[in-house]
Amino acid sequence: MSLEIYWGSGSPFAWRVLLTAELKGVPYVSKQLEFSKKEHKADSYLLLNPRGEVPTLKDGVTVLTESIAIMTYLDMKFPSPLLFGSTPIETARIWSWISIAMYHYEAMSNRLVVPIFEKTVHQCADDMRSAAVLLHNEWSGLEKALSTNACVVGDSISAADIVIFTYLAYLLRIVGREIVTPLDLGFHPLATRYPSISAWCRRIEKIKGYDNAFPPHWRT
Ligand SMILES: N[C@@H](CCC(=O)N[C@@H](CS)C(=O)NCC(=O)O)C(=O)O
Repeated sequence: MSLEIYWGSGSPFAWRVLLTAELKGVPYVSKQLEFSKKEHKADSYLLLNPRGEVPTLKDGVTVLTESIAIMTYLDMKFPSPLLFGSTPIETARIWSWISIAMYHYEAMSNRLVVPIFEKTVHQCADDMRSAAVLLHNEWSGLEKALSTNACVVGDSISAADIVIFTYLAYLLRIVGREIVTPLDLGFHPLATRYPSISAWCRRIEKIKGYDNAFPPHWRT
């Protein structure tokens, strides 16, 4: 029986699971949920994911939530290519970067994204500028790592690349909105401040399955 992946267009969390499945060539049934129709809050979906979030993976009677847990499951079940490392130090370094993304990048990014979604940019401008400074500091560390490595950890794509890339691309898209331009947060154009991150993004865009996993509504 094929795996089922429940996802929503534009969710970086769902995107990282789709990209993992595509990169590994895992056969799966795509179950796209429409956020605008609140399909992620339907009773039938809440039975699978009580938080009403995407992604969710269903494998027979097994149901998994949380994007990184799902990526880990896929990596153990379909080990080629291995995304969570093959040696203790490699796995630890991958987790170190994933942890930085989860605890630092996401926290700061939320301070930028939430006011944009909630249309409170003017009221939150000072906090958004402070969050941007902190995030730039974090991204400087990423820029440094990518100036010597092709990928976040070494030269092979890992879960760290997928987790960081999908969130970074999502953030860049949201802070690229016109309403944010007057704040001059310094994320665009990416290549000016972050040439190595920008080159890495171009490399990720060439990985197997990238186009299939790309959020469809971002194409329009
Ligand atoms: N920690 C979760 C986060 C999932 C998440 O926040 N998904 C968002 C989409 S980006 C969602 O479904 N939000 C719907 C809601 O909270 O109502 C994961 O990694 O899977």
